[in-house]
Amino acid sequence: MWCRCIAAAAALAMLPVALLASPSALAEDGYDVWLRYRPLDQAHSAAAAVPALAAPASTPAQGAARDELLRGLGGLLGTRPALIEKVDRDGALVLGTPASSPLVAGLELDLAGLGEEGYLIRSVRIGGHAATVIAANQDIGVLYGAFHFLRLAQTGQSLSSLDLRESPKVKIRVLNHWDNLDRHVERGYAGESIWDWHRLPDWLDPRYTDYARANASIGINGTVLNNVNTSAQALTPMYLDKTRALAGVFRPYGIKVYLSARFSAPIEIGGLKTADPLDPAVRRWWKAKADEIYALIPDFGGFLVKANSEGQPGPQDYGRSHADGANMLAEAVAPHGGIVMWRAFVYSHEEPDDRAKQAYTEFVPYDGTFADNVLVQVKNGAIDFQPREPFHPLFGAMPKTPLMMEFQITKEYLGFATHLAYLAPMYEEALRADTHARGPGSTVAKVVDGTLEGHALTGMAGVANIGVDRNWSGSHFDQANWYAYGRLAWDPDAGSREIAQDWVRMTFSTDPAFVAPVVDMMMGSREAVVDYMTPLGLHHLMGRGHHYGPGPWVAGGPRADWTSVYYHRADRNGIGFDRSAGGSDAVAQYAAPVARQFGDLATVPEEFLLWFHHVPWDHRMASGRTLWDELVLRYGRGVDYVKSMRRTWDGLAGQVDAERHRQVAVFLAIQEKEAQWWRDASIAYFQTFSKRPLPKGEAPPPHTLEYYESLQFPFAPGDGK
Ligand code: GCV
Repeated sequence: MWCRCIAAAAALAMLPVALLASPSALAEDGYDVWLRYRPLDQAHSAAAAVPALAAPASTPAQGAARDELLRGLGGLLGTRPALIEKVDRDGALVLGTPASSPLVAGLELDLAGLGEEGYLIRSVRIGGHAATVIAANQDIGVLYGAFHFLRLAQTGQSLSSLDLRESPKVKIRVLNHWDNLDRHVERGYAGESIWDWHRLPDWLDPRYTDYARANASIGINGTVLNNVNTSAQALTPMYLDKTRALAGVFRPYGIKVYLSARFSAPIEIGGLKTADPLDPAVRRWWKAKADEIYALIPDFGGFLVKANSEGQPGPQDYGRSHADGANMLAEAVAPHGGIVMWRAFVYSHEEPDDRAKQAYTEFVPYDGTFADNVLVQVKNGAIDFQPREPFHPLFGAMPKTPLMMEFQITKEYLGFATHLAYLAPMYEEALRADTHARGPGSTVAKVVDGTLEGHALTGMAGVANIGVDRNWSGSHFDQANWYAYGRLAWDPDAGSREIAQDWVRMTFSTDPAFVAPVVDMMMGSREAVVDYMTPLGLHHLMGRGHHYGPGPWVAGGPRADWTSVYYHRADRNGIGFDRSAGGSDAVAQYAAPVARQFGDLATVPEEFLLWFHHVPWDHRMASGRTLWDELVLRYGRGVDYVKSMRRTWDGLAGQVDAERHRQVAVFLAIQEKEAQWWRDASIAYFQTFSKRPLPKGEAPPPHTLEYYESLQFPFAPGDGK
């Protein structure tokens, strides 16, 4: 062992110094996410040359923008720009607000309408010299503009004749970490939580700053640090001091901290006998708690609450409503400018009704009764982040209440971190869905960005896929989902393909021969997961508890709506959940034109067929095939897509660093194996009901159904606990 170390050290000493120092010679492990700033090729770096930078740095936020540009341009161009105070040459980059930069003030730019977070980037002349200005009303806008400028450079776009104006369409753009205080991440597949609570508040891991940089680069402006299934301990003085320390790191990057609040905290850490939201002592307790938090963290964002859902305490425990609970907390944070994000992910233990209907049933009657600083946070679909769900019927149904979107970035139901599934097309599908609430064109995006009903308080939440893995997200391609979520939160009308193009160029390579096939591969990847897991509107068919792998046979246990048989309802006649007027009538929760379309077997889109209807096995599909044949073919189509992704990726070896190429290749191999498993197990199971042969040419599952049912995964990651 000793000899081998000596030999290795000697070999290392002989390497040319330049090779050791050059970042491009080092293996890439994904830590730098899309902010890699690797040297541009000669043509692009000549076009992007920025010889000088005039940037104030008298506040931490200004310093963050200046440092990022120095770091970014230094990496991309090979030399850091000179810091100047006067523009004395062509090509300078000038940034600031009219208050922070006399140069910006002198330009008398039209910054009206950009708001607090918007910015403009424009090619201008200053003192006879060509320059580019990044200007905003506030420092945070300048930082966002700096990241946008770097993105243009990273993606090889022209930096001349610029005239860009940007401001976010959504106000609250938060990550929701489902991180417990013991660092277990519920539904996390990237290692344990990045919050090192034990060493906080003293040890501020540099990773916290890089986390803030990555988020600010995509416009995320808030983070909920702890799981919605939270312990009340998060609100004790010891943990609040740790939260204060994190808030200090994030502040220069425009990121506010929020906490999930356990509704029964007044009992558990406050010594009260009740958490009844109408009890004066309880209200006083929450007000005092809010005052305590704001004394430590003056820009604290507010609370996120999961109440009366999956066993969590809530106002209904005292015969009170969701509005009573939310408004009590809202009153406590209102004097400090805080907000409450109250989740609509509820379904009752006792409630015998279709689970898909329950959130609507519970919330719609309270429309108009929530305080002004409350947002109701609604998942994209009515069940639970399935590979495909129709849009949640609450969107469009609570016009007097701001509804914020909750997307899941972590892939609880889409193959954890090993399956390559680019989720932006799924987010886009939900955002572009037409609720018809105020006639055609009433998209979910318009509900979320407030334009449909004129709400100023708007928001979007993404359940984070971040952990201590070097690459943050558990796989290189899962970084794209974090990235795309941020871009869509900033602009819900942005296109998933364009976002993928930017991400690929920044993360891997700007070579069109690489970008085009990888973007194509990403764009179809989520549909492939739908195909090999839950085609044609099937849903909630995964393994019990951990949600790993197929489990269409899951039955029994504590509650019907935690089983698969509840959702697919397969029998000898057919398959699917009848939510039409003749069934649970969930369709009636949508506006009339949508209800008509979904409720009629003749008009329901095939991708939602089995979500809304129980359909005979021999039902004729648009393809002319029977439902059974179509189902089997869809499963196979999903597997084939994964095979094609493997071929594409293998063909790109040499175009990216070997380290990242290899991990993606191995993960794709895992994905193919598991896609095949989903296909085989599902077909073996459903064939016991359909009793029909497989279509010609389709291989029978290699194992018996009993074999698939016998597989156990007691240590699968991410389980709730
Ligand atoms: C945080 C699903 C997940 C749970 C999660 C819950 C929620 O049920 O499986 O882990 O709990 O959604 O969104 O609250």
